[in-house]
Amino acid sequence: MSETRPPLTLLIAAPRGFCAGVDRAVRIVELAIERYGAPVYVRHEIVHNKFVVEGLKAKGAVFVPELDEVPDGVPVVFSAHGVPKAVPAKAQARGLNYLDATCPLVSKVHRQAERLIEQGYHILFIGHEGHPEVIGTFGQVPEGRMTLVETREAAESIAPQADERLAFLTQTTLSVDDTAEIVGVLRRRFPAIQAPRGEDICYATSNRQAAVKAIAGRCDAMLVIGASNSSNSLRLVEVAEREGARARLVARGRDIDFAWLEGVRTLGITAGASAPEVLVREVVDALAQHFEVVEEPVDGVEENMVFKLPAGLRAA
Ligand code: 2E6
Ligand code: F3S
Repeated sequence: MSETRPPLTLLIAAPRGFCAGVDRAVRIVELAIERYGAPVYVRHEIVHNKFVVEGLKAKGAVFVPELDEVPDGVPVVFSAHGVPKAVPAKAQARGLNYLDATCPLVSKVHRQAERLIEQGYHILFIGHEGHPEVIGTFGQVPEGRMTLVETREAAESIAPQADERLAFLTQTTLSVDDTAEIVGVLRRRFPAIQAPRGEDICYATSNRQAAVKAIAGRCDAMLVIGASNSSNSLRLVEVAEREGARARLVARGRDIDFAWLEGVRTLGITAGASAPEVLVREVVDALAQHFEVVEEPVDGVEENMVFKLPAGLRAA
């Protein structure tokens, strides 16, 4: 079979895969199991990746969609995407031992939202409806004080009350380019609008999008390793497509559609912030079964962000 394998050049984006917030969240679950013993309950997928979730289940984690399904007396971890204020409040009222794995960059947006409300602003929140991070951030403020803006069209048509002071915040995993357009519309329509202190789109999201842009022009196609409910991974597919490469999301090696790769000579590969490097190697190995693969080195910015663990787990 080796003589008949067609050549395939691989450009593997850098940086890619796990970010500091995901690394921390997974570690919190592992350390909680070490510290308290199994089972440790986790509300929602700790990060949006089945492989990661299954790995933690095998170590003793139990994943549930809501706090109501956590029995009394067992520890519970809140996912990296953040939770509405009502969730820790309910856990506290029940006397549950809870650990918050919310990414510190999501928590930063939560605190900004709270502060803006205290200062009397109405917040326009740029994000995707139904995403757990959006639900969590809306749950930081009283009902009616924040309005979701999903698209440029929505930004054009939104009609706030005339006397309202406006501010905007964003989800951490949005398309950098789409968000800049939406913000452009908001600034044009509402020149006095208060912007976030820093960029709400996180470093990992913007670095991974830039890394895709850097290679997409040289690729016939691009595989993005990630889950279909992973916002940051879906954005990477969009970025690649906009740069002119056909792009697909794959959960892991066995999901590659080889018919779709017919005629491809240069393939880009990247991984969303919740996809571990082992899945990148799995995809490369699966490709090597069908192609004579040559990996070309790709340079990218170095990431050295590390987030502290919650105080209770640090000694562990
Ligand atoms: C928390 C916040 C942001 O769907 P999304 O991209 O938000 O989530 P994951 O779990 O795929 O990525 C990590 C993450 C966690 N991003
Ligand atoms: Fe946090 Fe960004 Fe990762 S918000 S969990 S660093 S994708």
